[in-house]
Amino acid sequence: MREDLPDRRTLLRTIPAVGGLALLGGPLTGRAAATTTAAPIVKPLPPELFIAHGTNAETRWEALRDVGFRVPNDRFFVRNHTATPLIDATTWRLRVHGSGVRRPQELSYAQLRSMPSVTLDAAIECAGNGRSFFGTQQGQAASGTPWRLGGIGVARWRGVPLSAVLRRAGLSGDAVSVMPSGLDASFVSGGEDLGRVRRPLPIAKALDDVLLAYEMNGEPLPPDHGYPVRVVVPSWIGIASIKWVGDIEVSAEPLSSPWDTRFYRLFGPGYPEGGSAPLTRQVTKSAFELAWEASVPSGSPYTLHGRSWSGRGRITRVEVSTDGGARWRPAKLLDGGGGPAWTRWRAAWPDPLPGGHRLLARATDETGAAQPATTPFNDLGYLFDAVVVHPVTVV
Ligand SMILES: Nc1nc2c(c(=O)[nH]1)N[C@H]1C(S)=C(S)[C@@H](COP(=O)(O)O)O[C@H]1N2
Ligand SMILES: [Mo]
Repeated sequence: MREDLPDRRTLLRTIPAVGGLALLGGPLTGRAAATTTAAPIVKPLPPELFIAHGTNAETRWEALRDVGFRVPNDRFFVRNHTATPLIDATTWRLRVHGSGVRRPQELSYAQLRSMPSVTLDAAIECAGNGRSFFGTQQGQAASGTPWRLGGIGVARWRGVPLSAVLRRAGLSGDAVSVMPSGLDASFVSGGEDLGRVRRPLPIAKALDDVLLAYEMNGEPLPPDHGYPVRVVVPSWIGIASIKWVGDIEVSAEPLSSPWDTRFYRLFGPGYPEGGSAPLTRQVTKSAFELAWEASVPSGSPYTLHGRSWSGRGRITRVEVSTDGGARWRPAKLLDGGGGPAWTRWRAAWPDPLPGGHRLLARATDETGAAQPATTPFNDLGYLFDAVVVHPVTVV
């Protein structure tokens, strides 16, 4: 019986008592003790919804065909550097400290939830979304998780504006840098311990539209998506949206971490020695709500569905080609452009003839930037924005 099951929060409190789970580190001031499970991702990953990539899971685009504007929590992609920690919200604290605040805070979950909240529909998208196409479409593979286009999801986030928490901490006029850190295990790369997953935000972005979110699509954040609280940084690459946040350093000096010096910059031919500036906004992309190598029925007109998005603003136009790019037809936009989320669209395919076809979708955002035919290579395969050639077979 449903009522007999403990609710999620009770479960999280109970889990640390279960044998076989390792405690990560000892008690830490201002931090909740976190435990981790053997699997890097807690939620089920049925193969019809996800493509598994080690500690990460990519949403299948055909699994978005019959869902609405937002991606249900059970099919939202997961990107974990290590493993999902299980955190007890009753002992969790958010420490806000550093040279940029006059009143350091240690907020409980109840205190955060009692502050005025806002909701926002926003995408979270990995900077490496689309990376595999550097190899399969442009002949030069980049290193990293070979995402197709399923490293993105849109949810309705509820939480407290980061600006409100910073003001409560007595933000000083000379604060320049705000660095949230996660409570997941330290990230070890090539034998080197790089510490907790963390990345600084410039003060202007931190005070603009960033949320400390505790709800995703009307439910408490699921463990894999940052329970009890995560950062949501609209329009920026996913790494900015730190999950399981436990600590926010606010500094009058610029802060840095490996996630804005070694990773999440453009490196390689054509880029400076230390890489480009740290990446911020996402680029423009489009995807069909179809399986890769999907079968499409012949004999009658077919309606193609898809979504387009951009970190630079609303989508103003989408065009679709069913013949590899020779002819383009306008798609009908269904969500008024999408803002920091995405816009859904549909386009008619009047005459699908039996055989193999290459479908293309090309979006233009409000800055006037249209998706290019190719994306210049970078070693770590970030920000792929070229038009993706989607193979289907009409049967
Ligand atoms: N603490 C922590 N925060 C994190 C990560 C992580 O591994 N640890 N991964 C980041 C990356 S690279 C991305 S793309 C998003 C993914 O969010 P999701 O797993 O909820 O989809 O979380 C970001 N926040
Ligand atoms: Mo990411």
